[in-house]
Parts: sequence; C-alpha cells; structure tokens
Amino acid sequence: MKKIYFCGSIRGGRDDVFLYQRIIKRMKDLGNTVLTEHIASPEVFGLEKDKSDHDIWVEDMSWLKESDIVVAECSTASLGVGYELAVAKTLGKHTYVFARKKERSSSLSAMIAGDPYYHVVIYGSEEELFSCLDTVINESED
Ligand code: 6K6
Repeated sequence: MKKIYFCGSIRGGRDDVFLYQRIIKRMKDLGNTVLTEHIASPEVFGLEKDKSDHDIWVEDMSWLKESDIVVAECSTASLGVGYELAVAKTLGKHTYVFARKKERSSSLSAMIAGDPYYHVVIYGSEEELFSCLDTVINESED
C-alpha cells in the first residue's frame, strides 16, 4: 500500500473540492494513506489562519519527500500544484496528473501536458477518472 501525496487547487480556486473528496476517498478505500487529506476540506481557508505560508511549505515539502507516489487533479489550474509537480519531478517521484477533457483537449498547461516525465490522464467522465486512478495505483505497486 502506498503513501500518496495528493495535489489539488486551494488558492487557485475551490470549484472541484467535492471531486477531491471523492478521489481521496477512493485512494483510501483501496488501502492507501493520503498524506494531504486537508485538500478536500471545505473549511480550508479557516484552517489556513492557523499556519503561516512558510509552515505550510515546510510541512508539504516534508510530506512530498515522504510520499511513494504523487497524484494531482489539475482541472482547476493552480500555481501551487504546478510547483509541487515540478518538485515531484526533481525528487524522482512517480507522478500522475489528471485533468478533465475540454472541447478540444483540456486546459492543462503545456508545461505539464508536454513534459513526458508525467503520466497524464485526460478523462471524459468521473467513471473514467476512477478506472484510470485504480489502474495507476495498482501499476505503481512495488
Ligand atoms: C490547512 C488546512 C487546509 O489548508 C490549510 C492551509 N493551506 C494549505 N495547507 C496545505 N497545503 C497547501 C495549502 N495551501 C496550498 N497548499 C498546497 O499547494 C497543497 O498541497 C495543494 O496541492 C497546492 C495548492 O496550491 P494553491 O496555489 O492552489 O493554493
């Protein structure tokens, strides 16, 4: 079973917060530990008041180093998630990036979509997202 660092938008916008909840639940139901469960909290901005930005960065970098794999849902663009993905690559973490299909492709940044380091999944439905999620988590088993 894996320690998963899940990335999702916080200050970039919270439109997908309930999707993050379902993704985290799915990963936990499969027996994994999700190090960043707070991303799915609807009260995230209330919680933010308790910590400085530096404290948040220190804690997140420590979890990122500790993680076995990184999973990011990138349909809502976020500077912080882009930063985490770049650090994950530097650390050599297996990194899976999910984004919803848009009319022509997706709104995923070309800096992520175009970098062959990342395992990118552009999904059409939530069913497809979960099916791919199950597969990548099983694939990444040691
Ligand atoms: C405490 C509890 C819930 O939220 C907090 C405080 N804020 C953050 N806590 C932990 N990680 C954060 C927080 N703000 C941003 N991040 C990290 O950056 C997360 O791991 C997200 O994947 C990413 C989101 O970046 P922005 O730019 O959308 O905020």
